[in-house]
Amino acid sequence: METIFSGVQPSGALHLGNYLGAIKNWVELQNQHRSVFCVVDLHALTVPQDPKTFREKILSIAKIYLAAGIDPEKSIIFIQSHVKEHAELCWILNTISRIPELERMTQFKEKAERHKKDLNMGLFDYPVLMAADILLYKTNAVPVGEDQIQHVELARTLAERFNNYFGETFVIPKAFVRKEGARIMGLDDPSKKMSKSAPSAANYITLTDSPEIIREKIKKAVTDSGKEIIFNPIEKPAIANLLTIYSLASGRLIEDLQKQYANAAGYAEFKNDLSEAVVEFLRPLQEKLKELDSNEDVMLKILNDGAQKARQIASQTMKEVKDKIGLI
Ligand code: AQP
Repeated sequence: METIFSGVQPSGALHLGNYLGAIKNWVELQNQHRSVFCVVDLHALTVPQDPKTFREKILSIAKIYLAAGIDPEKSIIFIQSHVKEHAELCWILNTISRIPELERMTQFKEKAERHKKDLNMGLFDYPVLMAADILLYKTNAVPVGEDQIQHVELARTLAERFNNYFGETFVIPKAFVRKEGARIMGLDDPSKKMSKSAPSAANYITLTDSPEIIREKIKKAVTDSGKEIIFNPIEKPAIANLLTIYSLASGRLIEDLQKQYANAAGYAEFKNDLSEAVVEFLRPLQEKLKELDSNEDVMLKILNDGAQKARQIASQTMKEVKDKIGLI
């Protein structure tokens, strides 16, 4: 059975992009794979976090995994910082990573621009820690959104390099990216991806937004010039993005939606229907989240058990790595 590994960083409230690009696919994949899903809290520390709210943010991601349908009987669910081998392997991989290959990372360049004043080493090293996350579990495939492909490529490069230097150790992982939903764009700016840390909340729909907020955000979502509701990501990127969200939320084909709104006088009806589709799509997940709110102990136990299982695999890999490089 092949292994999949993926994670989300608790850097803010999860949005539709995180769900459609990543988590929704994990739920399906867990049935045919040995699955390891992590809340990557150490990654989130690469941008400033308030210690008073960080714990809640970390737990909220784990809750979303469970509410979305990740099954702890089938998948290992845990918090990254509970398995020290992630940081340990990151250090070893740092010693075979090259500065120019990290300087090329798009996410680093974008975030470095946003965090000019507090640019820290962690932000630069983020992809190496992510490589450690992936390689520790001898992962075959990493289900992610499009923005993470470059980081998975680096994990491949480091795995190959390590194997070349020290002998066959790591499985060479590949990114698993579904075409639909791999890059949901910001509602306020369809030229940039929807992002938790976007400066404005108008950029995203979070998985916990109320129906009123969802309606309001979609009403305000930017549109393109003209009135046609057609899927053309180059000429009509905003409408193409809204059509993608509509299609994934409703389970209907984009062609059907285009036909339905072919004679629409403007965007109002389309936006209303889209809002209702998103509200209904998120309803079951939001209901499950409420149930989990009153069950924190159960969730902590799941995370504890998950960390134990993860540690067994990770410590075995670290032992192998240490032997290979000659550490005592
Ligand atoms: N807009 C998106 N469309 C599709 N997939 C997306 N993902 C992120 N944004 C989109 C996927 O969600 C998973 C978890 O992402 P992450 O939390 O590890 O960090 P990220 O990729 O940096 O996501 P954000 O939302 O932009 O967070 P911030 O703003 O904190 O950096 C990944 O599989 C990602 O591909």
